[in-house]
Amino acid sequence: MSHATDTVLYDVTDGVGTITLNRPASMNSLTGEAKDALRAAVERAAADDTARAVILTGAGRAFCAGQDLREHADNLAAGKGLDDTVRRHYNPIVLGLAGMAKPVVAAVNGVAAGAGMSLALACDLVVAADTAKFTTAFTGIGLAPDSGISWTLQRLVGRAKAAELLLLGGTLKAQDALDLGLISRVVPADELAPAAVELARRLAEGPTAAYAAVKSALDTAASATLADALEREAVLQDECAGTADHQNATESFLKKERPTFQGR
Ligand code: T3D
Repeated sequence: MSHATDTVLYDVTDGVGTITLNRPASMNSLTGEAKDALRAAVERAAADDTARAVILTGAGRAFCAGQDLREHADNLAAGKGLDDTVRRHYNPIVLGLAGMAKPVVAAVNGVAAGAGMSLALACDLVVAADTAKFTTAFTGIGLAPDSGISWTLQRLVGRAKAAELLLLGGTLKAQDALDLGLISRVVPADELAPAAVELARRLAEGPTAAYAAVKSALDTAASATLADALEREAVLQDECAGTADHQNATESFLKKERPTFQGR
């Protein structure tokens, strides 16, 4: 069970698992403790059969300001450098979100900076408050891009725009991010939470294995030959064809009934 004082909260309601970054006073920036908790929450959501869709969001006015720079400065001063946090934390968290066999919705309630922007882009659908902002931030403090943003960003907006956003920094308003194709939807700030829940509930009531197959097929096709992408589609189609959801939905179609998906 999560407590209000935890740096990351986890809750499941009506088939939707919600992971909430919970360090609002520091804009949900990520300390070692918060990264351990986030990694654990992502692994928990992935393994939790009662959660058929997942929301990642932030408490307070920020989504996530990336690495906690106070702790980071302390680590540098103590001669620890980055303490291998990219491999120990960020990489498994991003692989956990992107590779989760169920849809993950980022509900971006405020600024997403540095690794915070990377985390949003690692999710499958990004819904942002109209007051939210996106900034790559990395080069602003002399760091390389991390948490997958070098991979996701150029696939979303093309290399030229990705290079601009990573080299020059700057801040994108939510509407500009939508216009660029970086995110899926923008809603008024006070409607963000219900909009994200409604979307996630719809996904939670859907064919979970088919959704996992969509993610897997897109991942493969992103860097495969056509022949390899076709083969991956064939494998995934065989898997989905064996699910009860597919069989029931096919029967429902023929009976002209609305299908009910059990997620298996
Ligand atoms: O180990 C490694 O470092 C490797 C991994 C790196 C991954 C990364 O994420 S690198 C990028 C790190 N993030 C940043 O560089 C972003 C830094 N923050 C900002 O640029 C701005 O704060 C924001 C654009 C996010 C928000 O601006 P604004 O004007 O809305 O708020 P603010 O006044 O700047 O910040 C409010 C408070 O949050 C403030 O604290 P205070 O003065 O009220 O006590 C500020 O210090 C704190 N805060 C914001 N970001 C961070 C942070 N505290 C610690 N770490 C932060 N990243």
